[in-house]
Order: sequence, then C-alpha cells, then structure tokens
Amino acid sequence: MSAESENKGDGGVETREESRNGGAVATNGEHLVDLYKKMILVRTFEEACQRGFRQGKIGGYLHVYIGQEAVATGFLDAYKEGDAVITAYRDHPHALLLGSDPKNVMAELYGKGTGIVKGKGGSMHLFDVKKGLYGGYGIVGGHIPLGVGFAYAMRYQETDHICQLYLGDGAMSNGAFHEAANISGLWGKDGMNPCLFIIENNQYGMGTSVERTTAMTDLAAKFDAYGIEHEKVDGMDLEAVLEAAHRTTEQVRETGKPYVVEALTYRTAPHGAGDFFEKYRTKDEVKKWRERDPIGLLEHKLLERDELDEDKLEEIKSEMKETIQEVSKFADESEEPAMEELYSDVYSGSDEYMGEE
Ligand SMILES: Cc1ncc(C[n+]2csc(CCOP(=O)(O)OP(=O)(O)O)c2C)c(N)n1
Ligand SMILES: [Mg+2]
Repeated sequence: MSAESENKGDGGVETREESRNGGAVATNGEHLVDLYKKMILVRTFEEACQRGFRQGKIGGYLHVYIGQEAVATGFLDAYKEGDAVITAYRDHPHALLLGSDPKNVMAELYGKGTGIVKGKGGSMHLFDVKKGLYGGYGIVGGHIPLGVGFAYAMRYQETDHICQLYLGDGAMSNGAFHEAANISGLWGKDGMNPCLFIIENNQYGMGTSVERTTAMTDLAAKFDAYGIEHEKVDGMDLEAVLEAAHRTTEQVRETGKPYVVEALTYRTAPHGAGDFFEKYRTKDEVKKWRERDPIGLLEHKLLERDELDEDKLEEIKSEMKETIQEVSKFADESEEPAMEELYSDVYSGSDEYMGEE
C-alpha cells in the first residue's frame, strides 16, 4: 500500500508530496491549516500508541513526541525529495510527516509483519528510505556521526541534498556528538557537509534536566567550538519554526556548510510510556508548558485569524480519531512476522562495494 493511496481517508491530511511547496516560506492560512492537520495526525496517532502500550499490545519501548510536534512539523515542511532525515528514538512524527503510511508505522509498533520494517524494529527503529527516513536509533548520540556522514556523501556524490539531523539535549553530552560535530565543522569549511543539526531541546534527558547535565547550558553555542554557526527558535510556535526551517534548509543546501537550530520545546508526556511516576519535575511545571502546547497555540492563531472555527477544529479532530482507530485495528489484526523473516534482511545484499552477501 502506498502512502498516497492509504492517506486519502485520513481526515484530509495531504501527503508530503502533495503539500510540499518547493522550499518557499509559505505561512498563508491554507498552509497553516494543512500543517495543523498534520500535527493532529501525529498527536492522535501517539495518543493511540499510549493506549496500545497500556493494553499490552505494544511491547518494548515507546517514546512519544507529545508537546514537541511543532519542531518536526516545521522542519519537515522544508524537506526536499532526496534529502536524508535521521533522528533518535522519538521518531514516529518524522515517519508520519515524511509520508510513511500510518498503518504500517502502527503495525511496526505492534511488532507485526505488516510493519514498516516488518515488525523487527519497533518504535525506536523506524526506517523508510523511499521517504527519506534513515532511522530511528535507540543508542543516544549514535546516529549523529551517521547523519554527518550522509551529508558528506551528498556533496561527494555532487547532489544538492542535505541531511536533517535531529538530536536531543541529552545526546549532546555524548562523545559521539563531539567527534561528529568536529568533523562536520571541518568538512564544512570546504562546503562538504550540508548537515542541518536540529536540537530538540525538551530540557530533559530522561529524568535529568539540562542544568544537571552540563555546566554550559547554551546548547547551540557548544557548536562554536567546532566552527559551526547557530541560532535558536521557539519550538512551540509553528510559524517561528517554519520561518527558521525554510531559511536555514536552503542556506545549508546552497553553502554545503553545516548549521544549527536549537528549538526550545517541552515534552509534556513522560519520557517513556512506561514511566508513570515523575519525580524530576513538578506538575505545575508541566501545566505551565501545556499552556504553550504547540497545537493549542496554533488553534488560537487559526481561530483569531478566522481560518477555522470551533466546529471545524472539532470536525478535524474527530475525523482523525476515526482514521486512527482504523490504523490501530489494522495493526491489531495484522499477522505476526513469518518465521522465515528471522533470517531475512540481516545482511545487506551484494553490491559493488560489499561484494557477495
Ligand atoms: C548511549 C546511551 N546511553 C544511555 C541511554 C539511555 N537513555 C535513553 S534515552 C536517554 C535520554 C536522552 O535524552 P535526549 O537526547 O535529550 O532525548 P529526549 O529523550 O529528551 O528526546 C538516555 C540517557 C541510551 N539509550 N544510550
Ligand atoms: Mg531531551
């Protein structure tokens, strides 16, 4: 099933291919409404994931992006076909926003054979190369050198593609981050590293706040040590993210030099779906950030500007709930992976570099 055909009944959410605007910054009403629907898709999907986890239908780990949606929604709006996207384990939105079929993504979380990687990866290891998603990684910081390598390859192969590399605040205290940022800055001097580092600074790595992790809490400024320029953006404000995303994506594409945007955001959900007791932050703090929920902020703007009314907002949400019910049903009713799959896709096939399998 292609994303194009499967997404038709999803409450009006257009696929990336249909909605992409060729790199122009377009924050007109229609465009914002389209992105609002995408954020509702992501939120509704992840709320269903949380239910599936509590029902014991989703095993292993599950980390949702609830509260952070404006970041990936804004940056992936600037995605151009052929670009690479790489992230850590909070990866459902990236797959959905790139146009992966929600049914196959949910089936992956359910460990089913119809999953996006045949049920072998689970929530943390989504992969959809045709859509530009190169994972989904569970080892904190482990994907950062890979993203820098993709960016190098893109220039080496003389394309104008870039790599959007998403990383958490916690990942920046990992050694792999520093090694990769160093070589990225160095390669960037010769225009050989079109890598856009997108820091999803949600202010915590599991239960440890940024203040308790590093003495230098200005995360973007850490890149000064590696000669990479940077800026910050309000990651709760979709319009602000969109502006930064389109401008910096094109800059990286043109110059071949890496660049950093630190998006200040907040995960209102627990770190992982199994984390029921939170002792590291207060209820008041979460409540305060909920008041700046990115979906709530965008709703407010759309209502104020008469782009949508309350009835239409409700209609979008209830249609999406129905769509996602179908998505969960598909995952639930799908078959387990076949036994033979245990041995498939273990090694890459033969190619000019690797020789025979
Ligand atoms: C190398 C490594 N060390 C520790 C862990 C355990 N761990 C899982 S998530 C996490 C926090 C990472 O925080 P951050 O990068 O800010 O991402 P966020 O969860 O906030 O999105 C840690 C330490 C891990 N998965 N990998
Ligand atoms: Mg974090």
